Amino acid sequence: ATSARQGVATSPKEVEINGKKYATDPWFNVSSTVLSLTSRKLHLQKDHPVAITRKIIESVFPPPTYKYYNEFDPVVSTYENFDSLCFPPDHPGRARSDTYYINKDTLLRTHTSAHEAELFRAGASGGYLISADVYRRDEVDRSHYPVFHQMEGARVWDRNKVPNGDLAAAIFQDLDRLPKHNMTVEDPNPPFHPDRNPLQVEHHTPEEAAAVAAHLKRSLELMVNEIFSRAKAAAAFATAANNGTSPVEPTEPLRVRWVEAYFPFTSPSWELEVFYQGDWLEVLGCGVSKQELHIIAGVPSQIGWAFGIGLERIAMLLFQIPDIRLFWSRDERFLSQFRGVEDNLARMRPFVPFSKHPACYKDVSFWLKGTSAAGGGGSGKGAVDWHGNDLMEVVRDAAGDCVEDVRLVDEFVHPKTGRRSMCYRINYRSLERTLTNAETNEMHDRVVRGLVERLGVEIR
Ligand code: FA5
Ligand code: MG
Repeated sequence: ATSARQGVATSPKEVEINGKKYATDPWFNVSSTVLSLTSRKLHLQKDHPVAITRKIIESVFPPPTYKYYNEFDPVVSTYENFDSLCFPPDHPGRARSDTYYINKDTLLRTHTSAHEAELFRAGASGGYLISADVYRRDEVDRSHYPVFHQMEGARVWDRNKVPNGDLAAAIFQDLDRLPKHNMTVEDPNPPFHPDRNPLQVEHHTPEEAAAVAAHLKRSLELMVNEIFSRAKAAAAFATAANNGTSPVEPTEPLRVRWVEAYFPFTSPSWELEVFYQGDWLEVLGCGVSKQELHIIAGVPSQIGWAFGIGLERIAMLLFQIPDIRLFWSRDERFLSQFRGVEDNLARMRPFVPFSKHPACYKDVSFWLKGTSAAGGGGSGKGAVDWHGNDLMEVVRDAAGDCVEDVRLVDEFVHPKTGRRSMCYRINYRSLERTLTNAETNEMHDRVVRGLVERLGVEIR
């Protein structure tokens, strides 16, 4: 019953992921669709836009200072993904409605930060970049997919290994060696926030924290400048091609801004936003690493920064890719457009969408199993434990990438029975072909059956 409520069709005793077998338990909630994507590794596929994006970012963090790790397995322990990063026991990210568990102690990583502790423990000096597939149970729309790719970056300094023991001076010296840029940077934040983002007083002086923050911010500004300059240049090619003129390199400097953020494993923390095509876009999260991580890793004399960035989000901007499902396409009309770009970034051009195929909306309305707490069922015992993400999973399993988005359009509680009704609108549209009516009806029937069988709803 538990697995049915979690939106999993069959609960196997064990699953095999990238050649390794794992025993499941009642926490298991990974759909077969998601399991089948664990072997794709788009970030390592030559000339894939995710891989090209990774390469561009790597170019801003060169070896030997930075080492690259691109082959970490997506299966990690709950400890690595959450506890090792100081996530409190009741953090919402741990919920089975948000995270894919193989069993109580094993999951598909939700972020590349899951590998921070082990790299610190391995005595990483200098810095590193990790690129990997990450997994989150989420809604269905053009910018959300249950699997996406992140890149994690970190830089550490060892206070026992800097000249004269002057850590802040050593970090500022490294900052001076970084290139400059001409971006407009807004940074209205005070250096620390007493509650959310305090100075780690027991471990860092204000000068040390300021030095780490300055090095972090300049490094990431340089990265964003590299990416967005390339995006603008590619867009200029497209405009010129349309007008039959030769491309003019954009001269207007980029605008970015730092926004205070919160992560359990950094303090202070920020997000970096970029002004692009009329909007502020969040591109990454980052901060001064919590000293607990270095202490637990057995390297208490280290201090440093870390960031995490979503590769699809960046690739969508770089190549003007309109729908996140396209990244998983094996269609030559998609893949061929990026061929040869990884080894010659000057060949970067915006993606030219193939013809847009018609959409077909279908609604599904149903009563939830049980009643709302108000409507009898005895002291709220029959209360409905409904997670929209369970429905999203059923839809993905039934219709795969033929669903563009799913939205809740209506919801109410029956005043007498206390039963809760929901109506979702599913937009069927393939990126690759026109769906026939029969095909769409068949998929929708599968969705409806899945909702009844796996989530126990009653169709209205
Ligand atoms: C994290 O995952 C943190 N691990 C980032 C971090 C690392 C902070 C190191 C501090 C130090 P967040 O959930 O905000 O944070 O995701 C980071 C980035 O991943 C976002 O800025 C965004 O670029 C991308 N991202 C997040 N969710 C999605 C999604 N559903 N689809 C595509 N990209 C996403
Ligand atoms: Mg975020």
